[in-house]
Amino acid sequence: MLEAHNAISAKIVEEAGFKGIWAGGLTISAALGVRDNNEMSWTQVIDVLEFMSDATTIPILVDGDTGYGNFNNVRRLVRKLEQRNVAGVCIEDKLYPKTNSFINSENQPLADMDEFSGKIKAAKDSQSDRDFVVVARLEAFIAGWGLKEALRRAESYMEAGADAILVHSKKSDSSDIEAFAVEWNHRLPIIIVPTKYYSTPTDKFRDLNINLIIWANHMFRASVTAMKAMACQIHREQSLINVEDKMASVAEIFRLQGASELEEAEQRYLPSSRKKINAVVLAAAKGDKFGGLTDEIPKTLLKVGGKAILAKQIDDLNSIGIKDITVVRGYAKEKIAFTNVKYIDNDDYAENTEVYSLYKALESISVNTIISYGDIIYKKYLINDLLNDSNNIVIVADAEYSKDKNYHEYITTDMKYSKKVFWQHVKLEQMTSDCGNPNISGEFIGLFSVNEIGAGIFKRTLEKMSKWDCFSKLRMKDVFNEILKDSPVSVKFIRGSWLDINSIMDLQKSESFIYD
Ligand code: SPV
Ligand code: MG
Repeated sequence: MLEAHNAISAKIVEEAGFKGIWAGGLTISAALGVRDNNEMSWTQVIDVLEFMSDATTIPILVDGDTGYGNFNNVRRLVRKLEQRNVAGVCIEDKLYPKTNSFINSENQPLADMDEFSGKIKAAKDSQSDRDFVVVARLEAFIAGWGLKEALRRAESYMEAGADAILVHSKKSDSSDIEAFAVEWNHRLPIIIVPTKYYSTPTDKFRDLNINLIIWANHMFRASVTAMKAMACQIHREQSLINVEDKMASVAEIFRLQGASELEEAEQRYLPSSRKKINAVVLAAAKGDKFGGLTDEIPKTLLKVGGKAILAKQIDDLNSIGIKDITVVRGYAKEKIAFTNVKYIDNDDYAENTEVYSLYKALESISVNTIISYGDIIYKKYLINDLLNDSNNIVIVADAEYSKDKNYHEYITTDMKYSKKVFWQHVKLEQMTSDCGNPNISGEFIGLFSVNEIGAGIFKRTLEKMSKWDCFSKLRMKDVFNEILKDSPVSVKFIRGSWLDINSIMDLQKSESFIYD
């Protein structure tokens, strides 16, 4: 077993391949900046253990010092450890408050043997999981008693029900351990902590049939060395240039924290408005029915209610958490300069259409993309509705369409709008600019969404159509009609809740739209 003192060090121990983790009293207290003298309360130890246990799957053996009190405290400790899925506890036969075994060890009084045996019995009687392990730790060698006392006590602790004996030694060779192991003769498993006799080859312990070795403080000591070197170097150099490659990357920290699991869970559990979503706004057109208003700016920058149409779209998208926004610019592109937006330029805007703009933004169509014309204003809830719709491609259509002289994209559907249809899936049958079509059931407002599958369909269709001679003249209706040959397109009907800005009249109407 290797020592760990917090959740991340425990996880690293597990990933290295160890079969178990020693939650060390020395290192947990040191990590919290206090001494190994029961300065931490036992519930503070439990708090650390809870994080360690949550972060790992291998057994944790906790250093329970002297049990934080008498048999009664030990009973409660065992219950609390089991509740945190800690696999076992080691208690040492000294007095509370304890001192680390390597500080002034000769003067450390041992616990009364019978009293300590009662603690072991109380611990065993308190466990409800039969696999919970209680280790009795002998401090006889540490406190200057000899082999005889160690054996006498080990016998008593075994009778009290201990699952294993930890025999500790402060010598720089393994003679205490050897002597004990030979005399003990495997009556219970033996655990050792070779901090001081670290130079003894591990094979020697194998030969002695030692069951478990605890390397009790090495993760903590290694991190102290690394942190000191790092602190000195950054302080000295006042720069990060020479240290970046000497430490774990931030990405590695995220991995250790399990960041990817959270991302997957977010896909599963969060409402779709929190999924990875982006938006594409097609804003290349000049607009030519605005008198002189669009002589210098594109129509997407015309102000509605004191705010540019595009600014309102960006603000609305941002406000529902969509930060990844791509704007396709064309006419007077230099005037479109919002920050936190990606730009794609359609410099031939005068020779092509919104379809071409979208084609230029093909890379931006991905998992859950909202696509919007740049000259419409709509109520924000429509975006949420689109995001909560699980269909692959969903267009928004107004059932209260107008038939004026402007170009409109009307739709025919398998069902007409009615209040009942609201709850049903309506499928697009055709998109047309022919206002004389008797089957028209609504008007496409220039807002639609694709999910991952829909994005694939959309991209493949646009790629295919881009090879057609007439591609630069095609309109969005042509794209949807092409998609419909193979794949369904869903329709979300609305009544009002949007405006397209095609003329000064529209601009005037929009003022009341914004404020109602
Ligand atoms: C610990 O790691 O806290 C131990 C072992 O109890 S020792 O520090 O050697 O006492
Ligand atoms: Mg300890």
